Amino acid sequence: MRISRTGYLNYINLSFPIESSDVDFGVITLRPGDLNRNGQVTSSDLLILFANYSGRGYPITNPLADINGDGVVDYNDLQLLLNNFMLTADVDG
Ligand SMILES: [Ca+2]
Ligand SMILES: [Ca+2]
Repeated sequence: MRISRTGYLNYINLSFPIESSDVDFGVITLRPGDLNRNGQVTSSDLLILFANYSGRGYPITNPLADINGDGVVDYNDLQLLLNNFMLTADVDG
């Protein structure tokens, strides 16, 4: 099973037993910050965020840099990215 959202690390669970017709997947949290979609949150994603940082007089060229979707790329987006810095997509199984 793979759950994905653009700009977020994928959640991947390679084995998921289904023992009845009713399946409770619980709460699955996707981690934001994978702006270049390579499955990791690294300095490359940080560079994308800084290149789009609001207040520099340039328009946002990569909308993924606005992680919280409030229309500006600022400290709040940076904080969200840093919360997941150096993490990779979840792979269980
Ligand atoms: Ca990345
Ligand atoms: Ca934002």
